[in-house]
Amino acid sequence: MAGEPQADCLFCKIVKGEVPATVVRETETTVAFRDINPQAPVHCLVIPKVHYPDAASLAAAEPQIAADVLREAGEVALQENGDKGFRIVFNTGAGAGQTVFHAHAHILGGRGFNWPPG
Ligand code: IU
Repeated sequence: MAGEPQADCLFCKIVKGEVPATVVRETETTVAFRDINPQAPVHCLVIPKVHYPDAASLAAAEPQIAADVLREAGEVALQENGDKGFRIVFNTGAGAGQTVFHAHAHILGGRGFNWPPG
């Protein structure tokens, strides 16, 4: 069923506590943890506890939870990076560099960023 945990999904296992992660915030609907391969001094991921393969499918099916992810992205940035600027990235689809197919927001901060992105 849509949103149900997937046995082979790493981020579902993080939600269940079966795979370790350095959790920085948790709400009823989301978990935020440090990325294991940080691309900036601050690099956290915010994921919904429900399983959808990417941010677009999450937003289409569960707009309130997508909003929760976005709100938590701001809270994580404030907690980890103060009031300095930050970047939120939703890689969506393999062609855009997505490698884990459970919706997630990257929160990046602590350095400058280029535009357009690489
Ligand atoms: P992507 O947008 O799907 O490419 O991002 C997946 C991220 O998940 C990537 O930055 C990984 O370093 C990160 N990650 C993690 O934090 N913990 C893990 O156990 C695994 C991947 I696998």
